[in-house]
Formats: sequence, C-alpha cells, structure tokens
Amino acid sequence: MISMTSRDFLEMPIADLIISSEKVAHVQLGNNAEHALLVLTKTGYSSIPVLDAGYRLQGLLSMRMITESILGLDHIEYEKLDNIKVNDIMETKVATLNINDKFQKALDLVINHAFLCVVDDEERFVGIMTRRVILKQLKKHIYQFNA
Ligand code: 2BA
Repeated sequence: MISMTSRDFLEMPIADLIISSEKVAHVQLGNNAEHALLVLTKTGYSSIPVLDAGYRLQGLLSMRMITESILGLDHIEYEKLDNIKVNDIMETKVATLNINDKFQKALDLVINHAFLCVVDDEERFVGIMTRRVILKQLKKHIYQFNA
C-alpha cells in the first residue's frame, strides 16, 4: 500500500519545478531548417519546442528531423536547408503538462520523453519540465523517506 508521504509527494504541484519559457531554447513556426540547425547546434540540445507568434506550443524539432529532411540518395543536400520550414518537419504529437498538473503525471510521462512541455489554461507555453529535474526530486524523496 502506498504511504501518505509518497502520496503527498506524487500530488505535489509541478509549478515550482518548471524551467521557465524565457530560459528555454525554441524555434518559431515559419523559421527555416537552417536557423533551427543553428539553434540546436549552438545550444547543444537534441530537441526543442516549436512555438507560434502567440507563444503557443505547436510541436518539437530535433536534429534527426532536420537531417532526415535533407537526406538525398547518396549525400546530404545542405542547400535545401534554406527552403525547408520547421512546420513541415516538426513532430506535432507532444507530451504536454498543464501548469496545474501534479508530479505523478510528470513522472508517468517522463519515462518516454526527455522533457515535457508545460502550458497554461490558454494553451500558452510556460516552460519545460526535464527528466533531470524529475529524477532529482525523486532521489530527494527516496533518500528522505529511507532516512
Ligand atoms: P538533451 O539535449 O538530449 O540533453 C540530455 C541531457 O544532457 C540533459 O538532460 C542535460 O542533463 C544534459 N545537457 C544537454 N545539453 C545541455 C546544456 N546545453 N547545458 C546543460 N546540460 C545539458 P535534461 O536536463 O533532463 O534535459 C532533457 C531534455 O530537455 C534535453 O535533452 C533537451 O531536449 C531539453 N532541454 C533541457 N533544457 C532545455 C533548454 N533550456 N532549452 C531547450 N530544451 C531544453
């Protein structure tokens, strides 16, 4: 049976654990693949959110999606980068949390995703919750629980 302490932990609000949107590297709808490649390379992240002009989450973009879009039969067609829009190559199925969700939902989702995008009630992007932050909280809880 689950103890109250663990239940409280799982029901903890996620709001304090979010990396806020201004600190999250992202690209915008309409940006081309060359710009996205630059952002991914400079930040070092393997996947980042795609937002619209109203800061609403539209998808995710990774290095692999860009590489696949310029893969020719026997060479990489770098000259295509300029004409490809992130809209055409991004993943639109995104693991998302609402700002009012509890830690348990994040824990369930983060098993299959390195980070989770967080939106408010108007679907505006407010930030991300990373696997690192979630694991740190889990570790803290396990250590305190067993102390
Ligand atoms: P990845 O880019 O594949 O990064 C995997 C892990 O490598 C990160 O785990 C982090 O521990 C480390 N790492 C990678 N690039 C880093 C950097 N520039 N500075 C510091 N550490 C770095 P998490 O921190 O759990 O992040 C999970 C995923 O969340 C990242 O996967 C990335 O896709 C995304 N992410 C994290 N912070 C971000 C940010 N500020 N902007 C955009 N995306 C971010």
